[in-house]
Amino acid sequence: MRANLLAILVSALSLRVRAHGGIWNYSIAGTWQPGYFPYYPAEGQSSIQRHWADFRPIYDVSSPYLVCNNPGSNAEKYADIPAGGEIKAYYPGWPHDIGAIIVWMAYCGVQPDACFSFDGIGKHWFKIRQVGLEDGTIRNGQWALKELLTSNYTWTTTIPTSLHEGAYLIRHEIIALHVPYTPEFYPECAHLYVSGSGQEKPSEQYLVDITGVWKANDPSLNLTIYEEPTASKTQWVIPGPPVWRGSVA
Ligand SMILES: [Cu+2]
Repeated sequence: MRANLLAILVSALSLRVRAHGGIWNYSIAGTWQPGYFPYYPAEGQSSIQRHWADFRPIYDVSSPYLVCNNPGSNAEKYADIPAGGEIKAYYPGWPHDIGAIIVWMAYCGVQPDACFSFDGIGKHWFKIRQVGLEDGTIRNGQWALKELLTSNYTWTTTIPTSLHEGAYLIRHEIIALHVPYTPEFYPECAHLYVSGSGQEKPSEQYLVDITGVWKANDPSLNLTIYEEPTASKTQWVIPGPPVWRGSVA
């Protein structure tokens, strides 16, 4: 009896540890780019993705780890992408189906290696894509995360065509909402060099500091999807600034 109970506890615990995830790889303008794999030693890994310790979410909305995960230390490389190019992020085995996906960028500088000396702290970040509740109710509707699960764990984003050339961090953020009153943030960052003839940069109204953009008491974050009146609502407001798309479609 006791052994059985122990076995159940152990398997429940390991399920919980495994029931998270993140980006393992990218495809950038058609070129495969391995991510940093958190469960392998750092030595020998060379990635465009900033280092992260494990699959667990970030809970503290004021934590510096919210920017590029824990520890979010530097990547070894960067990937070239033209403005208007596509970046695909792969989340193999991603488990959760209630929540949003927001893709952000931050300008590091004009030199291709500028992101290597940029910690991502400060009012530098702008959204380039966001998807929350697309259709139906908060409890049962079509969320970005359901779309991720039915798209071979792939999330595709286009770099705005008119974006100014330079080095940028790209930050993919999942906000999972399946645990009552406990939003889970899953951020990962990668280094890009965007080329092209674009001349635009997002203006002030689009720029935020990641360690301050989310409020723990925001009704879009501090909620339970399982109870009324929230469960049957068909609107979920995506928090934060508007998405910057540039002037060229
Ligand atoms: Cu999880």
